[in-house]
Amino acid sequence: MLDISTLLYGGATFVLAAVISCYTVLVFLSPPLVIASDNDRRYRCRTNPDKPVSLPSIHDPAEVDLTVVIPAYNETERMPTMLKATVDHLNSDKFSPRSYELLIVDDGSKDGTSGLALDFAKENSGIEVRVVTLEKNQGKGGAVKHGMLHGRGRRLLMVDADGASRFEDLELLWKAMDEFVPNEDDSAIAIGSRAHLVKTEAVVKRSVVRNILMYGLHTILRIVGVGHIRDTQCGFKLFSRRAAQLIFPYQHLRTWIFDVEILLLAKQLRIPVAEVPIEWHEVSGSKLNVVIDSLQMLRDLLILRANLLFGRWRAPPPAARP
Ligand SMILES: Nc1nc2c(ncn2[C@@H]2O[C@H](COP(=O)(O)OP(=O)(O)O)[C@@H](O)[C@H]2O)c(=O)[nH]1
Ligand SMILES: *[C@@H]1O[C@H](CO)[C@@H](O)[C@H](O)[C@H]1NC(C)=O
Ligand SMILES: [Mg+2]
Repeated sequence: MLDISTLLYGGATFVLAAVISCYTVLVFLSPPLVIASDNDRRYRCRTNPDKPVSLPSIHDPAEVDLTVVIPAYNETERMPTMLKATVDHLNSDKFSPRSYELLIVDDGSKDGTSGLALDFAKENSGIEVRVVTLEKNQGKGGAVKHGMLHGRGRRLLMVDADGASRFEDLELLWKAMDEFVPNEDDSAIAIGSRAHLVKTEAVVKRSVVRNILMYGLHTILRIVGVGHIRDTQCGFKLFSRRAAQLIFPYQHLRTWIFDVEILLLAKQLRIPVAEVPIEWHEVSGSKLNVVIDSLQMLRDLLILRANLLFGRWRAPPPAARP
């Protein structure tokens, strides 16, 4: 006969079994923390174009004021213009007397992106350009993480290779960070935001599908826990060295939605994030595949949320570190 305790017992067993199955599926689906191969942890540059040498670590002391991390996948078409605008600004009075390096992370391109980057390095002998060529394509998140873990900057900027953001706006992020980081060892993040452009031409001109997906994404992001950030996806973000040390070693996602994981880790570690309105124009030739990449983003957001729920993906607090 069915009595209340049998029901309770049955219910509890069912819930437990469900949780255990979810957890198992999650472990199975979750990407592991990638340890870069020895080959990937090398770079080439103007003075050393043939035989790659070892990259430094984010845990080493800073050697320049800024590292510009440029993830690049099949970017021979779009990158030259972007590189020109970048060094124009970095060599101008608006940026000097700060020092900098460019760290171009070729994400396993098939079109000679590394060669183009090295030619650029040779033509611009006054600039420190390092080129890392990943053996296998990892996705934007993997390329950005790799660059961040091997830069020498006191601050590190990630910027898309397509030149969609106006590079001069780095100064806006820099100023916002100065307000956060009076002490050089503090952690802080300043991210470009396109939220103020939502009602303007730049966004209206984007395809209807992309805009619908954008609104859908915002709703999901609120559920995932980054509702406090108005534009999570902007490819223009500045990190203090301390923030990069605390966050990037613990980034799991290598796909498009990695920005959300970065911002959630920042939230967990109580690292302040400034949102700074910047200029943006859509550059054609995006390699984002609307259907496939949206489904992949949704999958990764679920994986991210579940890993946070189970407490699997966390960054240890600064105090608990060696
Ligand atoms: N599509 C794609 N872009 C990558 C990858 N790895 C790095 N990236 C870089 O990520 C940045 C953003 O790419 P883009 O195609 O402009 O995307 P969108 O601006 O979001 O439409 C560019 O600098 C790409 O070169 C990858 O595996 N696929
Ligand atoms: C990158 O270039 C290769 C070779 O041209 C091509 O096969 C591949 O589809 C390209 N990938 C993307 C995402 O454009
Ligand atoms: Mg783009």
